[in-house]
Amino acid sequence: MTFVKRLPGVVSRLILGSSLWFTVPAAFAEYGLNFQPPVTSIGHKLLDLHNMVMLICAVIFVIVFGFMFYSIFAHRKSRGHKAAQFHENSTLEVVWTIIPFVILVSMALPSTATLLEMDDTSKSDLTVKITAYQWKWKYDYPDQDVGFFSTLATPRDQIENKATKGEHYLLEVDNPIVLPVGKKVRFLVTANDVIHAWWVPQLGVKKDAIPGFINEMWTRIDEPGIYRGQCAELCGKDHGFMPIVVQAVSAEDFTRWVSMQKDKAATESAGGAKTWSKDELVEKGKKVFASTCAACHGANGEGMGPFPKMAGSKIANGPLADHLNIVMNGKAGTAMQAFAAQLNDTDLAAVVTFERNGFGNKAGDMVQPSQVKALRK
Ligand SMILES: [Cu+2]
Repeated sequence: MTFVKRLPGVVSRLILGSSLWFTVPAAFAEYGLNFQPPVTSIGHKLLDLHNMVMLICAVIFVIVFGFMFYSIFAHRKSRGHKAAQFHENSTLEVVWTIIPFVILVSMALPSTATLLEMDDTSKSDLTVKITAYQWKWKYDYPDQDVGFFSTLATPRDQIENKATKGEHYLLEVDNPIVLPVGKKVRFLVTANDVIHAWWVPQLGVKKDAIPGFINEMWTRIDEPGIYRGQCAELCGKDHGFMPIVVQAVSAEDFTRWVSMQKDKAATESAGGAKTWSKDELVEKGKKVFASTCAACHGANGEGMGPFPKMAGSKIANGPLADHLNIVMNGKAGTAMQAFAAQLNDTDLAAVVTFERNGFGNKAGDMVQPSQVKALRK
């Protein structure tokens, strides 16, 4: 296994095109042919298994094709070669059954051991519930009483090619999931709407998030750092726009982060109790619209496909109660989601106020967080 460890990429490079490798090394260094370096014990085991199987495949490839091409060349008809006959040769048949059997068992044993280890979520130090939404993630820490949404942070300008793309284009979020290093973290994975999958390559974890099911997996991160991943199950229009960012920190920093999250939640609930001015609501609502509504209704509320545009919208200029109802409870039979569970009272009040007063709409009224709270069942 130690020999195999020192082989990252070598076998892949041989197979994926050695000529390219030698002609443009700089380009390959930039793109990276090999996998991202793992930072968990499972991640290391998965990479070792991959390298071992690749090595076995490469050796078989060389032997079988070497034998075949030699035979084609050396025993060709023009040389007058007569084909040898070895039908019902028991020794040969036993040998070519036993060799593949031994190879398969030698791959199955370490694979099964790793699979069993991956499946063992017992004795965890921390539990995080991951819920997938179209198109964002929600992270809940039930023991710490912390929960938040994590949405794409790449500006729409970069997505629409109006600005230069940043270093972490489509791999950046507003609120990363924060995990302590050296602790066994158990994940409970589920989804709110369709099937998604939570995948962070460097942690060696990937699991489907299925509505109505709770899947389990675990990780123990060795080094502090930022690890990026993506949704790995085609889940609709913005499947490529729901990245994952894991921030691994020391145990002390994690405790500090938890108390910061609690302070933040306290400030937010205080915001829900106060009376806001219209300008404050519009300003906040603009941000909520950009992070939550713009993916479907357009960055400038121009609408997209079945999603109506905001300017002159019947809903945004009609009765306030209907507007609140569609934003909070969604519209059955359409892709308009219910946002009551996804946004807090303040964000809902702000975004509805913004939609009624922005985009040239002239409804002119506003909603206070307390009114939203009263509508919650
Ligand atoms: Cu998804």
